[in-house]
Amino acid sequence: SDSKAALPLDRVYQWEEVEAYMQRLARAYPDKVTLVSGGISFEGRPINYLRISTTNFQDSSKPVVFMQSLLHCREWIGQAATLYALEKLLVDNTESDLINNIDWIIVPTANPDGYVHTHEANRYWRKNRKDGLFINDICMGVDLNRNYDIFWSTESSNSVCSDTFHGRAPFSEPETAVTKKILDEHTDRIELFLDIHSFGSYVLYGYGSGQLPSNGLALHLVGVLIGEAIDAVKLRTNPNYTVGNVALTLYPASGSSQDYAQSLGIPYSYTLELPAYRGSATLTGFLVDPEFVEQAGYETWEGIKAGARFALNS
Ligand code: ING
Ligand code: ZN
Repeated sequence: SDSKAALPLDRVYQWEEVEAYMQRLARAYPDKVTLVSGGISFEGRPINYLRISTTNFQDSSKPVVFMQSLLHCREWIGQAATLYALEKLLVDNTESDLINNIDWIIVPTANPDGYVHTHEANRYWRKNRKDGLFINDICMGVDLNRNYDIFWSTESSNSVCSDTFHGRAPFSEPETAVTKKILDEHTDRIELFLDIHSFGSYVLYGYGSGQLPSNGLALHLVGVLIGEAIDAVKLRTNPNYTVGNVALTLYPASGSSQDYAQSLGIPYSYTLELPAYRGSATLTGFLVDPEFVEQAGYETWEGIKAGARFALNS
């Protein structure tokens, strides 16, 4: 393993540290990794992501796996999944089929302003930091996972004070525009879309209206593959994953990234809700005990590999 790029997953990392890690990876693996600037957040932070390809990403016709984390900034454990995947694909290089036959797009911090805010001010902030009625900690911010242009505003809040405020228009937010651009540009190649959230131990698929996509059965079966792969290695103290349509399993929700990806025709679009690794009452499930960060990454990677291998062979 390449120790100059490695990032030990013995804790959660700050936004600047994750940015520096992505830069290190791009420098250490210039033939595989491209650091891409996807856009600028509301408060002016770059939203950077990594494109990974053993050939030339832009000329390649390999299937693509897309992953993002921290769209909801308080769901810190989700970033363990993306950082662990980067480590396995690049530093440890343990999965030659997945690096050689798949191209990857990995967005570790989809909501950087919110993420910084959860470190500095309000640990339980969910939305972005778009200004609102008042500049205070309540009536501002857009729920980015309600802001995508799919059934927009039908199962979300019109109140800026709500934690599920959908924003003033579909894709009104610079953070969701980043995902839109990536997905629109690479629709035909993306076979697997994963938006990593927490908490609750779910593999969820569309649509948030309760209507099933035309490939609903296949979506369910691949979801089961992903969930079972994680269950096989997960902490015994955590529940098994539940697989299902988001509206039928959890609650109706419009404008999600998963549904936008699905609506474009990306066949396998999921939201993974990682379990609470410490406590599970309202809010405390978002807290992260350092001793579980690597475990969370390891477990989730089993699910990602199962999904990616299915996508590769289908
Ligand atoms: N849960 C997701 C949320 O955005 C979800 C559930 C998944 C909604 C997929 C829509 C689509 O509310 C968390 N914890 O954020
Ligand atoms: Zn979430």
